[in-house]
Amino acid sequence: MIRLFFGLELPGELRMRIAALASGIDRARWVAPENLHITLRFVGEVEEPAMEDLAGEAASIRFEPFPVTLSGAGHFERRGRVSAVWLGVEPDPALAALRDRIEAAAVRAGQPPEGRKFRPHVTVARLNQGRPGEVRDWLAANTLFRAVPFTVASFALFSSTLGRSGPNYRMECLFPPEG
Ligand code: 2AM
Repeated sequence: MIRLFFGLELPGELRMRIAALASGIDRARWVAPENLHITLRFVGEVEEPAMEDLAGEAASIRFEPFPVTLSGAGHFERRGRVSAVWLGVEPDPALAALRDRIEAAAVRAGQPPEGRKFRPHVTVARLNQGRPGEVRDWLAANTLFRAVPFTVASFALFSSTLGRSGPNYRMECLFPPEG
């Protein structure tokens, strides 16, 4: 079995800029700079042949390169506790369209449809128990975060394996705009 997701890589300078925000919340598990990304479609654990089906369907997707801008900060909660802090992605029809096409490709490849709403973000830290005051301060400090737009010229299928110091992501296939 292999754990997969479709996502976007971030440019190196942007990852470095985000990595500089990785402090101020005690016991947060900050995402390593090389792992910062935008998930377009989480797939989960699949067998090897299913990965080939996914890659085959995704390879037929054609799209025009488009700009993406990271902006703002937010958090997710689980059972009333903050479980992650993230930077937001400005809503963009081209991004939503690409996500929809990946969703359709995943379903054609035999995956169950994604029931959850698409909320694009870049997870910066995961938390088990962050101090609420520190989390609030981090969010307040980064609410005006705004990055220079970058051009999305490809998307990728990544695998995720759990290492000793957290997940390791590996690009399995890169999909250029012309399909
Ligand atoms: P996260 O960054 O918000 O945790 C690899 O695990 C990527 O897939 C991460 O970006 C993670 O989002 C996302 N992911 C993990 N489990 C998921 C799930 N059940 N549904 C949607 N996305 C998920």
